[in-house]
Amino acid sequence: MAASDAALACQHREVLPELVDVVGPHHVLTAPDEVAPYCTDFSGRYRGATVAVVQPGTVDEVAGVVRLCRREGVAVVPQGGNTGLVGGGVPVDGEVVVSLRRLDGAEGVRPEAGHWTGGAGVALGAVHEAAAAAGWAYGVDFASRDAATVGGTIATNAGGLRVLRYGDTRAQVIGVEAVLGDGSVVSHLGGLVKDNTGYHLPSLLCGSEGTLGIVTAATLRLVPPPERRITSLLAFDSVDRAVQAAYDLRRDVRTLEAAELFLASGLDLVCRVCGLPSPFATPHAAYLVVEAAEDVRAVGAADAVSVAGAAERAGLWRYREGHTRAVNTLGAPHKFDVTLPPPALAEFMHAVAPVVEAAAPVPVRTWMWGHAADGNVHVNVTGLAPEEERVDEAVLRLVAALGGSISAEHGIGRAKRAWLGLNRSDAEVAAFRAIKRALDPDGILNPNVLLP
Ligand code: 2HG
Ligand code: ZN
Repeated sequence: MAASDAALACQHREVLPELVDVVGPHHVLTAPDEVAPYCTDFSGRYRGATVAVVQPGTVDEVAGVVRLCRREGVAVVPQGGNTGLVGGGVPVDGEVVVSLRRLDGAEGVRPEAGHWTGGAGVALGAVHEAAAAAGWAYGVDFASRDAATVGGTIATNAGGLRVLRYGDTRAQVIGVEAVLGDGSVVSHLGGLVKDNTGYHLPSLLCGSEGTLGIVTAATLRLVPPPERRITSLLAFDSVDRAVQAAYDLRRDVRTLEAAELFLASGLDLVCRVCGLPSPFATPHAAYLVVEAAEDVRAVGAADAVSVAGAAERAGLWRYREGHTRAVNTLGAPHKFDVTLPPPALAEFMHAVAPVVEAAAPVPVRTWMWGHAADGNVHVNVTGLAPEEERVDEAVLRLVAALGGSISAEHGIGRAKRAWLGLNRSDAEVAAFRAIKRALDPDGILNPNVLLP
């Protein structure tokens, strides 16, 4: 979905001198080649234009930018690592981009408390490294860890590979600092686990997609690292068996950290695009990458391999983590990130490709992988024009009909906002709007996402 024309990029030019006053001349990008990487999302489906990318270096500068934009009636889109998958972080309607990547300082780990505190611009991978160096671990992890930022994971309530054990980002955030839509700063980074003093702003800001406040720093809960990690790749002769195994492992393996699903077609594509060898001599219908402190081979798999060394484990994870990049080589995919209740996950996986084909006006391919033990599957459809929405409508209606959620972990963004009503009642959406008005009275924070 491209922004209509250069007119979008010319909007709001009058605020440029004052933006420069707030953040300095080197941190207001306006040249087309400089702003271009901030204007297209990771999948390539959402493309926009902006008069400026502003790069504040302190929370006070973020507040100054918000106050200025509020006064001038200029909408802003906060952006972290730009790894979002629902078009929520790019200026599709000509908004000013507020990039938080310069907020990358960190107080770091308080080892006795088991917390990490740092800026919104710190990469998720750096949190993992800091936690490990201090004898702790951070519970949220996913493939784009080196580009995704702490602020972005909070804004989207990111999930990933280890939700079954540690929960999503919301379960890790103990404190946040953020700039609200009126330019005020809320900060509560003390890191007390028990702190029952009113509304829990971290919960509210988690998953708010930049619509209520711009997260500038956070305190994150760390977890004890597992004793050891054994990674297994299990092969199954049917999707149903793989899905059932993921649910069974969740109950039976006390130390289970991950049970990640992919299918034969996806594995084949990943091997071709990433130049990897096939993991087994013969192909199978479905696979699980399983990680635990114990060896979990014995779950009725047709074939299995287990490894414990860091390099070998990374080798097995490549088959799973290569999926997003491999599918992107086929053109901008339409992405669905859905959860189904346990009895319906396999049923959905069988039903979705025929539904996609019936709705698609052109030949398409449907790809699936995901976090099976959470009931969360990612469906990617390639071959469609970015603006085509009939397939989106059909898939999301199927999900709702089976009692599922139209967004498990990526958020609503632009991609799903027209369908929020499939999961949320009018009363819930009215409550969302009331909260939005209270924290962002003039509606300047990411106004074109989440709410229909
Ligand atoms: C994953 O689990 C990510 O691989 C990305 O959430 C999913 O690219 C996707 O659709
Ligand atoms: Zn995922």
